[in-house]
Amino acid sequence: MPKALTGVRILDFTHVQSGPTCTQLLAWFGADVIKVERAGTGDVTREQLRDIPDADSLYFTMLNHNKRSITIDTKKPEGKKVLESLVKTCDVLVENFAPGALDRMGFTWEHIQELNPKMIVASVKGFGLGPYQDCKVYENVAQCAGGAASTTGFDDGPPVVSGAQIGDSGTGLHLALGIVTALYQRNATGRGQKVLAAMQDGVLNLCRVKLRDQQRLERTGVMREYPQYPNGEFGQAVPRAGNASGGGQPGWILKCKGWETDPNAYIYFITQAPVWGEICKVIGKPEWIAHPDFSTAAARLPHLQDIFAEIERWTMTKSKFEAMDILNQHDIPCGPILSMKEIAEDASLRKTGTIVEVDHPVRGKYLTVGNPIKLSDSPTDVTRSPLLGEHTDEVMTELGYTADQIATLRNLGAI
Ligand code: CAO
Repeated sequence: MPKALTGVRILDFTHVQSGPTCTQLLAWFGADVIKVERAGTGDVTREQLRDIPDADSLYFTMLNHNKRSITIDTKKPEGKKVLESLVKTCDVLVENFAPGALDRMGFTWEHIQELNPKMIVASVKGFGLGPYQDCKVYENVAQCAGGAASTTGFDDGPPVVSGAQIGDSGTGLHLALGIVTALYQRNATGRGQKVLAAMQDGVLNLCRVKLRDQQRLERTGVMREYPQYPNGEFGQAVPRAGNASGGGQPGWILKCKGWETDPNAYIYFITQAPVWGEICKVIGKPEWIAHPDFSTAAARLPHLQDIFAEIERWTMTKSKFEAMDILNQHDIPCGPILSMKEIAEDASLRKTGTIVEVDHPVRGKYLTVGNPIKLSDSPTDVTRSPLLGEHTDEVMTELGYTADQIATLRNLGAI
């Protein structure tokens, strides 16, 4: 059965994490993704954080499934010619080099347009146009510049970066949406276009609620759902809110049975207003249902710390999974703090294809995160990442090169 993007050819000129995560998604939706790598070395992540000598790292394998790999030295004139052939036959060029690198290689927007006016050129950069447009950027730089770090952590500690790769994988996701949107518009116009996803912008997009709060703070000087209220102080900018919920229903992380020895024996508990009565009954505080200090959401705000302390007295008597079972019987929103070990072993995530076991000829079996987006008419089959240059001959042949020409280019070091 054809997939959603069957027939779309992607010239994948990406490396590290942000670009590869985008092209991996497109491959999972059925696009033919041809990863162009530097002859000899390939994507730098192939050898970063290696756990098995001489095997492609998990960093690489987990970001490059379902792709083909061709090695080209795009700085050699003969290599440039091969890249030009690819530009002529692909629909999208995706890249996340440092600003200006593609131009320096000779592949300006104008040149690409001459070769293929239908080509969509999609780029991840650290910053959009402005004072930092020429800067190289990695994940945590983007988290800091996009407002995530200043709003994450506790009030009495430094800014904190998140384990979620919102700068890299988050921006790759934004770029993928830009690419399919541009492909859709091309159906009407017949023309390609440039697609830019800047990492700072992508992070800020995910921190939208914090810009909301900045304006609330400036208007009212206080935000009652933040842990700084009522006893702490608010400054000029949105403070770090600890584990407070980012929305209108207050929440916090609470200890569960075993927290003394298990660093993840915690549950996220939301005191959602419509189930306040149920919460009071479950934790053994039925008198709070009608008490004037607790009966309404507004009345509860100055007492949130006391409320969570009381709920925690109850959660500490249950394991996080027992608490989850009981609370869900009462429709109380909550979530266990799952460790990566628990996630890796989760049978339901395996069943849905969100965690997948993949076999690799050099490293053997490993786990990966499958496609988190499920299409009913375009199911994802996760296949292993390519070895370096594994498909060079195959792709060159498709481009019309003969075996002799391929051998000559290989002798020249162009492929
Ligand atoms: N053949 C020959 N040369 C090649 C090549 C090939 N197949 N592929 C890449 N190169 C060259 C590039 O042309 C570039 O050369 P110049 O510097 O001479 O122009 C060079 O390799 C290095 O590219 P780079 O500057 O992008 O790589 P870097 O390791 O120095 O920087 C990074 C890495 C990620 C900081 C930078 O690429 C960047 O800022 N990218 C945009 C933002 C981004 O995506 N960041 C997220 C990375 S994931 O954490």
